[in-house]
Amino acid sequence: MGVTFPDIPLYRGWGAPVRTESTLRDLELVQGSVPRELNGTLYRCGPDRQYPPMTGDDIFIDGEGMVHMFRFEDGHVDYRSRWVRTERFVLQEKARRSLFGRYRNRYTNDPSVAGKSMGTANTNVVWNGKRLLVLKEDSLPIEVDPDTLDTRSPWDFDGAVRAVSLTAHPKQDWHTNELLTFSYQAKGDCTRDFAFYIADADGRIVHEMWFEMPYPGMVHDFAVTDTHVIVPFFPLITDLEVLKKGGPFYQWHPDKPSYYAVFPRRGRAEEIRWFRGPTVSAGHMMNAYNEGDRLHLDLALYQGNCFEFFPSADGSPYKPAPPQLTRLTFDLSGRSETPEMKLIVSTPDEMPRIDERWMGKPYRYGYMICRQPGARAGDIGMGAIGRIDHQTGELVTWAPGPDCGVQEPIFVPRRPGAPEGDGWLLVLVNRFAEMRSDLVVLDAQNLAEGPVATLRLPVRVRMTFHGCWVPESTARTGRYVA
Ligand code: V55
Ligand code: FE
Repeated sequence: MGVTFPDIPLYRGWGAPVRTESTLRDLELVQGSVPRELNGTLYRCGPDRQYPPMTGDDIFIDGEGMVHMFRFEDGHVDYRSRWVRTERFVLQEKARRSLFGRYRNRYTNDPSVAGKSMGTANTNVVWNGKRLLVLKEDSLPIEVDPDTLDTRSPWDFDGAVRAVSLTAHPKQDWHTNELLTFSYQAKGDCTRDFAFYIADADGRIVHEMWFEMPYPGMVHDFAVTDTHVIVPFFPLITDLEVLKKGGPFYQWHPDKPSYYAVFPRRGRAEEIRWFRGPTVSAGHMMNAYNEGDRLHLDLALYQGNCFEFFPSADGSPYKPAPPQLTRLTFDLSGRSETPEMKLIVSTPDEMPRIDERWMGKPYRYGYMICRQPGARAGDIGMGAIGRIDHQTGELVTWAPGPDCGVQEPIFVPRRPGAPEGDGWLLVLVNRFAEMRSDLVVLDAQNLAEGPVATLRLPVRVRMTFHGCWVPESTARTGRYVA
């Protein structure tokens, strides 16, 4: 009855579960110097399997959430990682084995955990209402202590959120300090209910709107403009009969279109404008903004299914399609129900981010992971960090070199009021050959010159999806200052 992980590609080499928690005061500085203006904490989150999966197989978006924090203080950087003590984690810890089966399929769970939360808290970390929240789109946020990462409890916004889950991609507005968030399949698996919420700077729900989705699909991310909300629907769809047979949570439907709902930030369901487009998909949005009566949405778009492990419903084979930064333009004047589609750069890219102070506004710069010729694929497939300049179309990249990967870049402004893009990118570098990580600080305006500081971790940060920067003043006051 020992713990033996299956020999699957996901767990080989860099992907081997780490399963330990680290506490390290003062990371080693091996290059450059840490800018004194960097005062605050970088939080990130990703899956790290607690016990071997019940099914003998695994997919990279499953597994118990491990939160990582890097606290910058007067040129010093302290590192800490902690698993989130979700209901699932605690039950499994006691049983000394996995009790939850296939990704989100409750019909494959051990009978002893019927009715328990399946949430893994493995996707993102955000700050709102003086709370640090760890997120997974299948369940409610989990509040953790911002200094120790000790788990507090699930957060339902003081009982105001009646949806069963909230997205891992809410938008925290640095200007209003509101959190714009949503739930899909909001009344349970396979329901078509969608709920949109706005929480104020103190974490009080001040707006709520419900509507029905075109199909019970996955809605991983959305976008907001200063005035509007845009929600994309791609045909990765849940089928209750398939779940009951122990099948995958989503199936790809190559015969179904994409849909887009556009509505005012504080709108009612009757105000939704519906658009319809080709069969495409995307995990992540870069930004959106209004220009006259048009709305632009920039996203890492796949001309097909973005998840190889969610099979086609009709049995057709998976067709690889690289994610490419694309602009969808929606005409809000009523002249067209179909978005215009324009490629921004052909270089494959994922995990798009921005200077958050420009969220929802006409903006110039975007940051992402992208492909670099000769770079070895990392966990999410791309070995370089890129900055796209929407004004000139120029893509500037930096790559840590052979046998390395990079994780999603997080932008930190130099100071409140600094111009767009004036600041740093914080990036975790996977040193595959050494089986450990570095945290690098890049000057966002001089990416190609390489890091201004490299902090050496003696351990591996296996994989993180997303995270955020919380300035020291924000941790103290509860508010971002744009
Ligand atoms: C995604 C990630 C998830 C998930 C569903 O990137 C979709 C898309 C990290 O978990 O559960
Ligand atoms: Fe995501």
